[in-house]
Amino acid sequence: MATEKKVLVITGASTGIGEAVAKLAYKDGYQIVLAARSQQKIEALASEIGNSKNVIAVGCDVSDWASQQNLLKRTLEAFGQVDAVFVNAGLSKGSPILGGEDSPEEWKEMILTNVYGVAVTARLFLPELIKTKGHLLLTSSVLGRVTRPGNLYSATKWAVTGMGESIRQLINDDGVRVTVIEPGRVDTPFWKEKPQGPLLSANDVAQSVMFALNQPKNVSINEILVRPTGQII
Ligand code: NJP
Repeated sequence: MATEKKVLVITGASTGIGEAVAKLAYKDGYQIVLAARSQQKIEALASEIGNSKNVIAVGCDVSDWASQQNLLKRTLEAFGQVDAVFVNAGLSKGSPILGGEDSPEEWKEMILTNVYGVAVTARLFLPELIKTKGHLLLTSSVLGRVTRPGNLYSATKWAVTGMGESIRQLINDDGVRVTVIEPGRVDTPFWKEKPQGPLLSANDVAQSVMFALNQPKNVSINEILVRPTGQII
């Protein structure tokens, strides 16, 4: 069942940047698939922003292959096509590479979510995006362009930036656009304690995502680095 409206899948849709993109994209006429582990939050968000014909919520742990296969299956059952995927699920956990507590399990969760999870989403959804000449958008970070001493989160985001460019080259002839979004500090639940200094809102970043998404088909914005005014690194 192919649909007239465009279909956008968002991972990490339960809060923060993903939630903000869902709200803006719905207003722009997209049908939305909300994916995150917190089923209740995404169900509440789905009913807040639309109706069940246009927005569905699919519980998904991106670090799990079968869970992402189910996300693809549910998307196609509901809407029959995928026009854009915002690969946004991510977190920062664990100690720096030297110092702090030994936290190998937290490192594993971060790497499996931020790196493996992104690769799995791309692998499963790219065949659908090739069919629609669609758009893949990936949330990296300013720390996927610069780095900080001993910061493993930064290394995972360099991996995302690298994957974005690598995928762009891979599917260059297929008409699929690829955009890497690199936010500075954003005021979202990502932070256990609100950081000092200037912050973007989730909506500020969502506006950048929509800017890339709403370009004409012949315009491929490949990278957007957006800091709050006054953030130095
Ligand atoms: O943070 P938050 P942001 N499987 O915590 C989901 C990057 N970034 O919006 O699963 C599936 O509100 C989680 O949902 P749940 C950051 O690295 C941020 O700021 O229910 N989903 C939630 O929806 C990340 O890539 C800043 O817990 C999983 C979402 O991910 C992206 O921006 C700066 C999951 C996280 O939302 C969005 O983060 C920067 C899993 N295994 C980059 N694990 C910043 N906030 O300052 C987590 O440079 N999620």
